[in-house]
Amino acid sequence: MSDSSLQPRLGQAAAFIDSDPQETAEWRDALASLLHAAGPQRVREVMDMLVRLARHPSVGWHPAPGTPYVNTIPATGQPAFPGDLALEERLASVMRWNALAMVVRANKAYGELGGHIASYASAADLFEVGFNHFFRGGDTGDLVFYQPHSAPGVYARAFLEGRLGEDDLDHYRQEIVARQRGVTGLSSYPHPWLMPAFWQFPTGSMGLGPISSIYQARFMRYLRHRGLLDTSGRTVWGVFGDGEMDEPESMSALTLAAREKLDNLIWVVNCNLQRLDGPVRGNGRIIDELEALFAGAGWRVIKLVWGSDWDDLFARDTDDALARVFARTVDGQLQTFAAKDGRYNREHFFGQDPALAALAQGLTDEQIDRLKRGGHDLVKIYAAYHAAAATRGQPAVILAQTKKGYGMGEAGQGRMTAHQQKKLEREDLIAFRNRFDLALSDEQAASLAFHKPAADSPEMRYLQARRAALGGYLPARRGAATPVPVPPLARYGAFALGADGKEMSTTMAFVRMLAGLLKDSQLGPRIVPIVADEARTFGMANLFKQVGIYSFNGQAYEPEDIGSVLSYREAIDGQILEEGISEAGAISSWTAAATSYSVHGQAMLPFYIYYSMFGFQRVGDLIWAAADQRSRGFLLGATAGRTTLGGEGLQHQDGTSLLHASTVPNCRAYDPCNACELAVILDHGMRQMMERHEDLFYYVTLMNENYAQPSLPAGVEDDLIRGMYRFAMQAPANAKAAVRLLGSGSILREVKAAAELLASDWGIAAEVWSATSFSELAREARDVERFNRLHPAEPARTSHVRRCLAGDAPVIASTDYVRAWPQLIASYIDAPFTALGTDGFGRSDTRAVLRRFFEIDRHHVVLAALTALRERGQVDAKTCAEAIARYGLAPDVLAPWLA
Ligand SMILES: Cc1ncc(C[n+]2csc(CCOP(=O)(O)OP(=O)(O)O)c2C)c(N)n1
Repeated sequence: MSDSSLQPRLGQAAAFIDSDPQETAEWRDALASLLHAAGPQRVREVMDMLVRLARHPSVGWHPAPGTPYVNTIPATGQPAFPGDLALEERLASVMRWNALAMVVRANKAYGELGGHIASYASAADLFEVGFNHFFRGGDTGDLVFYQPHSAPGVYARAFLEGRLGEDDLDHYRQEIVARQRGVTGLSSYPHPWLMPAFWQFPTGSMGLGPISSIYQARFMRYLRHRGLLDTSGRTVWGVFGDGEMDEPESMSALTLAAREKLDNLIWVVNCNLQRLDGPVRGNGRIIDELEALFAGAGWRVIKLVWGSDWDDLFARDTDDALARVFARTVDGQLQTFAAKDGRYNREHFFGQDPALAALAQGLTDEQIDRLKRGGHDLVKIYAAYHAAAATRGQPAVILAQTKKGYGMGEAGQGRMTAHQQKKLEREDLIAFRNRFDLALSDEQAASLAFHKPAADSPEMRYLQARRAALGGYLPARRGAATPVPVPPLARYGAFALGADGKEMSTTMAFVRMLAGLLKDSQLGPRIVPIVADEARTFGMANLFKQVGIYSFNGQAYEPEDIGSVLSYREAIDGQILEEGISEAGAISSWTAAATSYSVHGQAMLPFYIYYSMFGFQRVGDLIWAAADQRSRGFLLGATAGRTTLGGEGLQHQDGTSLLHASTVPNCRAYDPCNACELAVILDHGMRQMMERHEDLFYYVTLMNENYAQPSLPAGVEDDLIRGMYRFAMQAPANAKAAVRLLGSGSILREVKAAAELLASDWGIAAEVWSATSFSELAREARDVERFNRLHPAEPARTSHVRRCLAGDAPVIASTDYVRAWPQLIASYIDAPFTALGTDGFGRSDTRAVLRRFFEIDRHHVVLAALTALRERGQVDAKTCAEAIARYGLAPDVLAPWLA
């Protein structure tokens, strides 16, 4: 039988119960002769027909998902390997060595630096076939996501390519001293923030690379379908770990990729069967499991299980012995086989079955030891990649079986502890040198000398020629894109700037401004509105009709509301990305758009508007990765504020996002109360990102509370952007004392009301400040404080917050967020500071009741102000008690953060 006819037999032996063997044999023979006479295409046709019949409910046939534990591409279907196999193998060996040497050298010098050898050792060939034959470089090249702890291998290649020097390699994981010494420090994992000309996509947090790669592929389609950029030549490649597939993010968008037919997406899952602690599926088989998952989701699955030297074994295995043995061999056992030598494998693998033992008879122990798994065979890898790249109409995944720590011998191959191995002894190094036949002396190997063949050696000429043919080096990140002019604010935000008491919420104001911006001929097309099934919540339904919802295949149905002006309109050139209930998906889309200026040289401006509680708290790690890759765009935390979102309760009311946002170095976070403030912030942010190319993004809260909106006071723009401006003043005649009240978001209105009460009820003057951003105030104050500390001889500088709050009149801040948010400024001012906030779990009630409960309302602000004055002897205890009584405050209820 030929190879292709042989494959269907494999893997079926184990669980097969046959009630009529003779009849079964007739069917099997019929199929075999059809295959022989008419070829595989005819077999597929007949099988399709039989499957249709067998799926009838009366038959109840439910085939187990999955195919035998063999390569999807049969030996007979392999394309010829187009490269120079010997040269590529030599190059791969050099990469392996330099990657290993880099990690071991760093850890010899400083044992605390860490690093990984075993992952790249398993992935080296998978990477190399990509680099030599598939990954296209250049501005319109491919997007490649690299397994993070394989970064040493990527550096090792850049070293051979001449993009990194020995000095750079010697500063692996030493980024700070490297800079001081004028060399490139190599970051532990792919980090565009740290190596902005090198890495494009951060993958260090498992699972984020996989989901991001899907949304990058999808965003390329979006750009093309909207007629903005021809991305049709670009493919997204992702090399990920089999352990990494356990992350929910890795799996969560598989169906999206298949549904949208993303044939510009190829994943390579490095199935070395191990993760950090041990086997990925010790008692099962991860490749089988992933095959069923991906195939079920609609991906083309290409299994790359065995290397070329198995071909002959399969061809000679007329008795299906391999199938029988694979069917009962689990990954934990396969790992043990990987760790053991040829002799052990002869006895324990081939020795399990007499027919199998016979197959191994012609092989020496050494040959058995060297039997390759598919992911270590360049020819087989090429065949799998070739098939993946030729796949049309669906994404493809290659499940490549490898050995963790491949070639590390006793020191690591297949060992439980392989992942952490970063120190190798002299004998291990020499054994590795021998194993990969490297042109290094014993001393060079033992001293971990880097190895770079001469520039005119066949290896190096080959390597350079391959990259030149594929369009240039990878990875490479570019930072520039043509600026996009931002229209004057008055053109789309005049209604907000001059609101003059008109009632609206800041969410409504935002949507109106967004609709205006979308009409701008230059910026409008670059805007990417993103929602996760909450557009109606935020009053954005009007945009459905105006700009349409992106759909890769248009709208194949008549929408129920077709006659309505707000009709649900899906279109291939639709502008809104409606991600359904997937915040992880929506933020990944946002990141794809927010990095388009760099990835595609086409600046886009995403506005992702979402329920604020499901942002930083839910997908904070994806936001952190977006920050790492220098995203530019707006995140809008809508229905923000623990008490402003009245009835939604504990899981929805957000009191912490602003605090989270303040911890992201390049995130600018604002909590505007008024539509006019929001307008100024949007204008400022857009100019920074779209016109001036600043690598930062904005988090802005939006509220759903309607109130009378003031017009923008004259000349406050700069202070508003700095984080606070003087909003109002209540100064009764003969004021007894004075306080400063700070408010942000909708609570500014409570603060303003408190100032009026302080004046009218207690004869106290109060200055009211709109604190648009405590984190911006703190950021600048931190800079100033540091400057003053490090420059004692220079005139001391004064921060904006200190200048605004000079003097010692008490300061009281009240917000809809936890106290830690306003407290960000506490140490930068001299005056006594009291923070009120919404610490504790949210709960449902009316806004007024909630604000009273959390003790952030006007009456609690008044009491806090009186108390601060009492501590200075300007107000007595009796007055405070009077205030408690007058406002009906409850001194003995449980604190909100305990309730
Ligand atoms: C979110 C997250 N959790 C945990 C880790 C720590 N970590 C780094 S690599 C690794 C194991 C990876 O195993 P696998 O994906 O199978 O890759 P391999 O190294 O075996 O090729 C773990 C747990 C991480 N980087 N990110």
